Amino acid sequence: MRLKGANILVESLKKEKVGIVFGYPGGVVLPIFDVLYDSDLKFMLTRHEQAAAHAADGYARATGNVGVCLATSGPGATNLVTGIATAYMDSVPMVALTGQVKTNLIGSDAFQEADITGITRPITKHNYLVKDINDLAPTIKEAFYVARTGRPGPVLVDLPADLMFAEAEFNYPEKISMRSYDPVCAGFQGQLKKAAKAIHESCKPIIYAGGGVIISGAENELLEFASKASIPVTTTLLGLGCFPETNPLSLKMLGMHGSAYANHAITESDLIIAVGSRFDDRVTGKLDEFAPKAKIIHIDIDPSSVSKNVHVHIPIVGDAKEVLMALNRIVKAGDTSKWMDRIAQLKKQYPLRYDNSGDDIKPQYVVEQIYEATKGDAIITTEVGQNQMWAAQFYKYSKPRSFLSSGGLGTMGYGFPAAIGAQTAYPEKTVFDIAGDGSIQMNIQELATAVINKLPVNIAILNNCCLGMVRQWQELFYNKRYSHTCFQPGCPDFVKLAQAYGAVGIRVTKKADVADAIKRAIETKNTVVLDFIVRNEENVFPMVPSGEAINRMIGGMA
Ligand SMILES: Cc1ncc(C[n+]2csc(CCOP(=O)(O)OP(=O)(O)O)c2C)c(N)n1
Repeated sequence: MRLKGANILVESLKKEKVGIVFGYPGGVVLPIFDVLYDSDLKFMLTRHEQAAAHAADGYARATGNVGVCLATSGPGATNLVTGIATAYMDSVPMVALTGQVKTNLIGSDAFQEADITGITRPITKHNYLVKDINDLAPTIKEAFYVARTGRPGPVLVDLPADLMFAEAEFNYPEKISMRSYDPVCAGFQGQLKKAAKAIHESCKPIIYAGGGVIISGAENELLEFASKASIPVTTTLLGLGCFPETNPLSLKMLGMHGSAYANHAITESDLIIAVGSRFDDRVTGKLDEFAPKAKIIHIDIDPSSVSKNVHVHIPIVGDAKEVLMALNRIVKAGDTSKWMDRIAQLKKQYPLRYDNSGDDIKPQYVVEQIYEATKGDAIITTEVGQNQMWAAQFYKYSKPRSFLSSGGLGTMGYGFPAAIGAQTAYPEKTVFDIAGDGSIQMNIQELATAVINKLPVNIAILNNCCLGMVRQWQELFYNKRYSHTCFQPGCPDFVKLAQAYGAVGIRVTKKADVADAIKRAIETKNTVVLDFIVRNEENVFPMVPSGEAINRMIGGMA
């Protein structure tokens, strides 16, 4: 069947079973939009391309499928950049489609021309500029394959305008073969045996689980492994949900704002079993004092991340699920009762807590109340800053894909569009974006997208009228010199703003009203903005100062 480029693109997306494309139109992509006009492929128009990329990302993280976004050339494409970089840092499968000027104009500084493949080379897993119409369908096939296999990531396909009019025979390839790209899934037997031996010899083992567990769908295997060998589990921010935080073996999150007991436990451990986690600096703190007594087993699908930041004693390159399945077959039931006693002691000595004595609303309390109201069954997205850390600390995650947050890049403005993506995938689920008043203003225009598409997303703004996390650093390390971090005056009336977009706005100023407001928001089948006026000098504790060893924390009421 001979088809025009724009039709080939849309048919290819259907072959990939794409559920929805998030995007924004423009001149060079008009032929695609014209095809979409009659197509049953779902398209969601956002108000900013950055939000389209984050929505695709949220959709991908919530479902495990590839998220797709589409933008025009030049400024449309460059507006995707933050969203692409966010997905890249967090290994999110995404295909970003961009329009490009006609092939004969490329390189001529034509109107709305940007070298988007050049710009995104360091922040994509791979990218393509399609120059021949016959390459279009195979390129889309390859793009999806690369995005979703191995360590997932964003792939960009740049589509010159003339190709969208050109015709070719449409044969969607069944299979692809790519030289020099063949992700390894099963770990080497020899390494697995070494790992099992190290586990049997260890007295103080700890599992340090990351987003890779969720990506590979290995949560059951992880639970089996930890339970069988009686090993406590701490997770990264992106790993939240990969191991039930209600399980006695859970140590919750570690790192800069992790639980103090997790940070002490990993420092005392003699064996770290890292699964799908990459020893990010927010986790390790001062590298040469990180877990000084521990041997390290590192299970990761990406060979280039093994021994990148720390020296690994037993590397196992492979898919987390397959490797854990193999380990479960050879690891013997362990007795770590002494070690668990020590951990129980640490948990008692350093619980995660905050002072909730006053009448004012504590942000941590809001997060706890969201947990109570949703019983851990919601999809939580976050912005970046204190809101993100409180959302990580005070909600108990027990299911994978229930916590979506920009961990690697730390992108303010991520949470709300990501919530739109997640809610689109699961219209019946309760979705909360836990936000700061600064971050929400970075993509607040998406209230229009949420309202028009009847998405009952709840935004819980922990409104401290400042850029809280930065203010916290200024308080602790810059002698309270609050340079450009306070939004007073200048904080908008979020309730009126919500109403202006047709959403529901609820302001909450009293602790006694928090639970009711959350309940009302959940019951409302419209987009709801909850403006919680919280104590503005509240800090996130514990905190490992930047560059310090992770067992040397400040705050935390130990
Ligand atoms: C796009 C972007 N710009 C700047 C920063 C740096 N930054 C990190 S946290 C933060 C403050 C966030 O303030 P707010 O959204 O109000 O959240 P809070 O910390 O008060 O919960 C800033 C400015 C960032 N992470 N992302």
